[in-house]
Amino acid sequence: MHQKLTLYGWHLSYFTGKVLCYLRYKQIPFVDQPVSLLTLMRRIKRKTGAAVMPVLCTPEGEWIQDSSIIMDRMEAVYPHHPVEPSTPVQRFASSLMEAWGDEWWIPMAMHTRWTYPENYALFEKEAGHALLPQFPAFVQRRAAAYVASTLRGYLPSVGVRPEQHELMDSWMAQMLDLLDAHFEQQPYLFGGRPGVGDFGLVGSMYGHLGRDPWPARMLIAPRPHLRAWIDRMAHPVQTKGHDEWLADDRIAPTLETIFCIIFKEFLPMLEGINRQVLAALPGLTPGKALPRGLDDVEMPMGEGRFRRVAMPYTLWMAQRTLDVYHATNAQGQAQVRDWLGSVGGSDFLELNIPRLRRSGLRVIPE
Ligand SMILES: N[C@@H](CCC(=O)N[C@@H](CS)C(=O)NCC(=O)O)C(=O)O
Repeated sequence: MHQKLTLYGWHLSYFTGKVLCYLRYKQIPFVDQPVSLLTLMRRIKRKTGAAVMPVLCTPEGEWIQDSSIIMDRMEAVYPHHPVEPSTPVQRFASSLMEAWGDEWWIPMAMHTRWTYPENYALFEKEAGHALLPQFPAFVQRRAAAYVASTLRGYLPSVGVRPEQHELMDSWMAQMLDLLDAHFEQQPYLFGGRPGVGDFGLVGSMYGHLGRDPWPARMLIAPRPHLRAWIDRMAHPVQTKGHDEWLADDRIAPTLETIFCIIFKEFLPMLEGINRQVLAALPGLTPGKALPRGLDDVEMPMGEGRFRRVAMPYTLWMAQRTLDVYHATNAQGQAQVRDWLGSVGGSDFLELNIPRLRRSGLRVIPE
């Protein structure tokens, strides 16, 4: 690829932050293009079927949508400094972390952004300017307000409901402490270099938790090692010599509790979504996408239980992790099973997800 790639997205956006950090780490030249209203609603919608960001446009005129696909495609073209660990347990765990970072953290990020009005000035300025770059400020503010109200409209479905705020706050306090303790010991999740899991996790941390003023001050600043990891992810350097994955396919002990929590909470969410998808299948016209959201799904979160709308797309991310397992040789699979057993995750392999194909933000059973 000789001419440059163009990344259409906003630094405010969860999945744009993920891809930005990735492209920077890989030192892949790209144009960082704030997406305008016209591009979002016309060009992107026409090319991908959804008004969504980020989208990566290649010099050949291909519009690649979905952060995971963007990374897959770039890995194939730019194989240096691969972000997929080379050993089975780390590779599997890193893929799972990507799914968890992408999907589980959405309500947390939307809660910290939209529950605290002090964050709005930054959103209004950046979104307004991006949406209608040539327009006067008062029109930009209106456009930003329109998008903000659309996004606020999603809050109840992702589970940001007043009666659940406290639960999310205490969950985050504990989880951010665990992450801070991990990054005190390790530069990245799996050692000295970032993997797909780091890029999944940074989605919520780059634009939302780490840059919106309220969470940056109240949640991230008090945790300096987590702050430093976010900054390393945002301004990556490819170092020579000290940038190895942890030796012998080890997972740092500081991640053990986190993985146990993932299997106690995220796995029941996946199981719950899958039950709804399986129940919906008989009524679905073959080749048709499942609805973006189904009914509420309930799962443990910290000391309580959390409810949100079940998104079939989340299963497509889990399917990617299962595919990582199935692409591993028998000896590697046995190592993954041993590790899963040690963190309460054996049932993950029992997820019986019908084969799904992605189309924009939706999935189609095959
Ligand atoms: N899974 C997709 C998600 C993309 C996504 O949800 N993007 C958000 C912004 S961070 C968006 O454009 N949402 C619009 C919508 O949900 O309608 C990815 O990894 O790229």
